[in-house]
Amino acid sequence: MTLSAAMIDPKMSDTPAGPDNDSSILTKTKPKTQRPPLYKVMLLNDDFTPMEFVVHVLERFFGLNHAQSFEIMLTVHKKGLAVVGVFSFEIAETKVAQVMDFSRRHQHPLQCTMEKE
Ligand code: TYC
Repeated sequence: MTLSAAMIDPKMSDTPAGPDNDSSILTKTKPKTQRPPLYKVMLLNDDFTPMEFVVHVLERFFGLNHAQSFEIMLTVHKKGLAVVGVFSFEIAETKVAQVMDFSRRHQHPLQCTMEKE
């Protein structure tokens, strides 16, 4: 770094004192950290997909244990739908695609959707 005269002796600064460079005024600039939007992944109820299949899907793709999976499956069964996880857009999109593909391959009508939180 090159030392300027003003750095050695501030009185040598060629910037005149004024309202915009009063060193006694500290202006706070808020650091704006941007958080990515989150997406709820939901499972929908239907009359045909076996309960055990839904429990298996929750264990396999959402890392839930058997008890958690059974509880969420029952919530979907009783209420029509439930949020099974909240993720970034890309992860949510992948989960939905995995569940839809797995269900289709097993010929079950289970539906999985995502929605911005
Ligand atoms: N309603 C289904 C049944 O009685 C079970 C079920 C639960 C289906 C959750 C889908 O997302 C679902 N076999």
